[in-house]
Order: sequence, then C-alpha cells, then structure tokens
Amino acid sequence: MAGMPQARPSGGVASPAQKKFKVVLLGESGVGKSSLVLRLVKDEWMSSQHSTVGASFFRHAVNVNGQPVNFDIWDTAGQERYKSLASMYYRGAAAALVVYDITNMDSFERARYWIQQLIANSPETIVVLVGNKIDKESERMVPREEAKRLATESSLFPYEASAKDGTRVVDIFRDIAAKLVEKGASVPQVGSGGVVGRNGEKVPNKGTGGKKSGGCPCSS
Ligand SMILES: Nc1nc2c(ncn2[C@@H]2O[C@H](COP(=O)(O)OP(=O)(O)OP(=O)(O)O)[C@@H](O)[C@H]2O)c(=O)[nH]1
Ligand SMILES: [Mg+2]
Repeated sequence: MAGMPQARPSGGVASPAQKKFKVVLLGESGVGKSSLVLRLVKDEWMSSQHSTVGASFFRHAVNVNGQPVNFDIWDTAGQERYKSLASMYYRGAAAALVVYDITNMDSFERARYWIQQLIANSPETIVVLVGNKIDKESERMVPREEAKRLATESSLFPYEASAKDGTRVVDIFRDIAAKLVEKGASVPQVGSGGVVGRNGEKVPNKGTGGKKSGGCPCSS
C-alpha cells in the first residue's frame, strides 16, 4: 500500500512511457472525498476530518500491468461557497470521481448536478460515480438500483466504497488508471503548459510535494 503521496516512484525525468493524469473529486460536503483520498494515498482513516478549504492537491501512482500511472489528484471542497470554483478543477481532467454518501439522498442529487456539469463542460473527462460509506449499510438511503440507473443514463461507471474500512478504494483508482491507459492518446495528460517543476511535472503551487491546499489546478 502506498506511503506518502509521490510524483513518480523512482524520481528523475519521466520517461515517455510514464503517464500522468489529472483526477478530480467532486461532491457535496461531508460525503467523504478527503477520506477516500487519505485512504488511497496513506491507507489511513480519520474519524474527524476538517472540511476542505478550496481544494487539496495530492500525487499518487498506481500500477497497471507493472507500469506506473501517475495521478495529480484535486480533492475539491464540497461546501456551497466553493461551488463556483469547481470548474477550475475539473476542466481538462482526465477523470472525475463524483462522490455521494449512500446514507444521504441530498448528496446523491448533488452528484446528479456534478455529472451534468461534467458532461456539459468537460466531455473528455471519464466520470465515475462513487457511493461512499457502505460500512453504514443499515442507514442506506440511496438504493443501489437508483445509482445504477443514473450511471447507465449517463454512460458512466458506478462504484460503492468505504473510506472507513477501505472497501474498493484502491480498486476504483486502478480501474480508472487502466481505462485511461486503454484510451491512450485521446485522454488529456498533465504536462503541457502551466508551471513545470524540476522533474518535468506540472506544479500547482510553490512548495514541496505531497498534500497542498488551494493553489492553481493547472489543467492541461
Ligand atoms: N462511516 C463512514 N464515515 C465516513 C466515510 N468517509 C468519510 N466519513 C466521515 O464523513 C465525514 C466527512 O468526511 P470528509 O472526508 O471530510 O468529507 P469531504 O467530502 O471531504 O467534505 P468537504 O471537504 O467538506 O467537501 C468525516 O467525519 C469522515 O470521518 C466512510 O466511508 N464511512
Ligand atoms: Mg474534504
């Protein structure tokens, strides 16, 4: 399991074979976006998380058929006051996780909204729908069938996960990486324009690697 967020496993200049993609998480405040990212990059869980301010940035790599696929991950803030900033983060993203909480129907309605926004404004983005908190099955309010219907209508991929117990979190990102690699050249990659770092990576903000808050989403 991964340790700290990383730009690329071996450091140095990325070879042409190395892929780097921008991924964004969208969804209502409290659905567990930051918790999913924390589970992915550190395999950790925190029962009380601070609500995200603006957005947080992480780097993480997953392996697909022995090849590293690098993600620049933007964990956006779900609070209403940050809603208008979201398009800065999702435009040009290779993939978006639209997250809702299976115990909260309003969060599912908000997920519909984000899917519509993505389809209208960033059609090249692969969208996955993630129902989080399946460890709270007894409190479920969003039926699985409803999520499947939305996914089918919008031609996207539905998942259910738990940041708390780790169910399916890594699988979701591996599946996304595999789909992006499979789609190949038609997928926007990080690396053209913007601020380029010492190792050839796009740098969203001044500072060290790993987690950052705020900054420029630097879409491709
Ligand atoms: N039971 C359970 N609780 C979760 C899960 N994921 C997140 N939580 C809890 O839900 C609350 C909100 O989680 P966050 O990860 O901060 O949610 P967020 O979507 O990042 O919220 P914003 O940053 O405000 O947009 C926290 O108390 C988490 O501990 C989960 O899978 N299961
Ligand atoms: Mg958050």
